[in-house]
Amino acid sequence: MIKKRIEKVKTQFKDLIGRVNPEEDISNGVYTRFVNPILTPAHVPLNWRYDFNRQTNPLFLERIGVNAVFNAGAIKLNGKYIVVARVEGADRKSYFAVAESDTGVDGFRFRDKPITMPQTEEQDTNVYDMRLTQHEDGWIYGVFCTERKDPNAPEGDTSRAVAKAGIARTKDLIKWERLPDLISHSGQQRNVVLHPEFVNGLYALYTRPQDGFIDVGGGGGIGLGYVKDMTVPALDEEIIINAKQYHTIYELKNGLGPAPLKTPQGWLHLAHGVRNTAAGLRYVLYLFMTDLQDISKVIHQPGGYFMAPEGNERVGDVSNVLFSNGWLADDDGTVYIYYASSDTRLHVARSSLTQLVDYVTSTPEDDLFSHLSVKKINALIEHNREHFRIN
Ligand code: M1P
Repeated sequence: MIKKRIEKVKTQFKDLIGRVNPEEDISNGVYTRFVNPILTPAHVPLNWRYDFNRQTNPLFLERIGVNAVFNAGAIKLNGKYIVVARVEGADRKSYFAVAESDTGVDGFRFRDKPITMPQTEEQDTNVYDMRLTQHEDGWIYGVFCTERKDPNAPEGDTSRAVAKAGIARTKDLIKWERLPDLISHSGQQRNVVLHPEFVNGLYALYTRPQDGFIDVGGGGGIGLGYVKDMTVPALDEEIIINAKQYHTIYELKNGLGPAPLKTPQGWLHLAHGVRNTAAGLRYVLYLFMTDLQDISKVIHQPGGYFMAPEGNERVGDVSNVLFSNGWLADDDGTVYIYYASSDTRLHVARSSLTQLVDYVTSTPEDDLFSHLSVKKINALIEHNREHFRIN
């Protein structure tokens, strides 16, 4: 009986990770979604969850549960499509684990063990949302959120936390060197991302200053600051380059996703925007482009979202959320966007640099008023007069 169950669990696991992931039929032309999530708790190796020793686990019960696999950094290394996923245990603790695939859209398998992240003097209570940057200095940096209990929380408040940017670097995604946490003078930090190139000999970091742990508060927006040395990562100042704005998809807060992709037209950025609704926060993804020479200057920003939760993506631990901290561009210009839905599972969408640049440079901006949205639609209808017929 137990033996049969063990075999069944193994077969189900093998079928799942060997499953081909067909693309979805319908696309808006900007990107294509795929039918299945690429990583879920069920993809986590069985030997991370079960004790296979019949003496110590005679009933073959799962010993260490996994709650979610989501928000992953991404990189292409030695021909493999690699994600560093946020794996959240049943105990609410997140950790990082590397999974790789030959296709970028299916067959993702976790490596033998999760990442053992070295600790600073102040141990991390929780770590998540790693952004990977292959920097021109030769290192691969992982910048992530490290969360610790707020030492100033009033007695009895067991939920108040402080978020900072943790930094680690590696050459192979196996051995990690932990660097000090980012020092900034603008409150808490999440969604910190390292720019892949030096700017005037300095490391450039995109930030997201916030007053509280959830609320960005009075400030807000995607910031930019510089440090001389990543082993002494202190920002003198941060300037906001992409602010939150009234009655937009990023009216409550926003944050950068992965490191930007370089194109001849400018740096392509993927970010998330958050607004409040009667049903809670809604997270969607949007794109913008910054100038190649002056990376603080936004030169294009389409109005509205690029991707929003659809169908099953809408439901999960934190429903109505799309979040992405990983994408990569292949040599042929194909772009794989690794995005998570509702803080629960990880998906992929496929696009290309050509499509994304066209989307970013030719989609109308948000004019911020309904009557101006109507004006834009009427202009498109007029423009189409000679070209559009449905028989
Ligand atoms: O729950 C949605 C997201 O909330 C946070 O993102 P932000 O700081 O931009 O609000 C993060 O905890 C992220 O991991 C999570 O997906």
